[in-house]
Amino acid sequence: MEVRRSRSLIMLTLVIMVLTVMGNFRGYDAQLTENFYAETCPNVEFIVKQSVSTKFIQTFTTIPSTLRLFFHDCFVEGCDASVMIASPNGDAEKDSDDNLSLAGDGFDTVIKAKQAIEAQCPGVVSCADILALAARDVVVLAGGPDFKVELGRRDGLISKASRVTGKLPQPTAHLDELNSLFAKNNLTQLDMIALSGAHTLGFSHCSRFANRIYSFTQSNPIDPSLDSNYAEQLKASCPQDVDPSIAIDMDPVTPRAFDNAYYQNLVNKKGLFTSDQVLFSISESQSTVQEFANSPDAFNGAFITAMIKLGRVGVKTGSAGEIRKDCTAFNS
Ligand code: HEM
Ligand SMILES: *[C@@H]1O[C@H](CO)[C@@H](O)[C@H](O)[C@H]1NC(C)=O
Ligand SMILES: CC(=O)N[C@H]1CO[C@H](CO)[C@@H](O)[C@@H]1O
Repeated sequence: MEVRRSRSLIMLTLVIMVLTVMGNFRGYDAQLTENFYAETCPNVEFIVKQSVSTKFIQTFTTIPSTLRLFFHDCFVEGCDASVMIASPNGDAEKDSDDNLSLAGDGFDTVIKAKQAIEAQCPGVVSCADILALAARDVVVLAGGPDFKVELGRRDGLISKASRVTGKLPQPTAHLDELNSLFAKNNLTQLDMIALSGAHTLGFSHCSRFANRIYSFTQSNPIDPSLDSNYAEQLKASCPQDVDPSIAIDMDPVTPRAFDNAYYQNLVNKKGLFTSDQVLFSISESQSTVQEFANSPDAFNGAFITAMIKLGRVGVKTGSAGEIRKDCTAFNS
């Protein structure tokens, strides 16, 4: 009886060990590493940083457009540069309605950096990794925190506008919707709040929040969660029925600095989108917003953690996907 018991215990232990080892191998295979190109392209970080800085000197838009491009890439089909693909038929991922406002400068940043990389280490560095590095570099250029980027992503083989639907958050989204969309990408509410801090930079077209200043409800055209002076300013910048190409700063206080002003704005009822303001108006997330508003260090730390997790979403590694030669086209 005793012997049989201990035998089956040994068997069970062995089975668990084998499963653990198999699991580790799989995990190892799929894991990104910070020094992935140490042998094959040791200067990759430097080359990308130089290229991004050059582009930044030409236009500030480099910063917000590149950061947002990384987010959109990761949320649809994973961080695999599928958003970079240009289709002659206009039906690639970037052609979807949700991508309509992705600024061309973000694409150009990656294209330029890829050209610089190809000149020194051809055929080795993925566009997905270049975008991940460039997203970090623009945060630093805007005065945000520096951090190490994990590498080893491969470029995806699918890029379809029809597959974008429902995968990107809408500015009208409420907390539950934001949480469930981010959870699908292995990101927590804390990660979601920290990543939303990216709205400390960049621009939004008036159409994305017009409902909050003109047509909130029949009796209450202005969203009551919006500061009334700020609402008046927004109406002045965005008159009804005019040029749909007008875009305004999302952070009205320090639009060009990567800082925690975004959270202070939320506390002051100056969040531009419903999806921004709900983070403070709903009690479940309010304390995190308050903490980030009080402490740049708390925000920066959470932002770094969340960016690293964002960079792991749906990645292709090993022999999956490909290393694209031209970021805007699949290798043929
Ligand atoms: C939480 C849910 C989010 C929603 C609903 C959302 C929505 C939007 C919308 C509607 C715009 C304005 C686009 C336009 O009209 O041109 C925008 C801009 C932007 N978003 Fe988000 N976003 C979210 C999260 C994020 C995340 C996680 C990041 C990056 C980490 C990010 C980075 C940006 C940046 C940098 C811009 C400015 C783009 C530019 O100036 O070119 N957003 N976002
Ligand atoms: C989320 O994490 C799990 C476990 O590590 C992984 O299998 C899954 O692919 C991840 N999902 C995404 C979208 O990255
Ligand atoms: C930057 C970019 O490629 N934007 C495209 C997004 O999608 C629309 C169509 O839905 C295109 O017209 C834009 O050129």
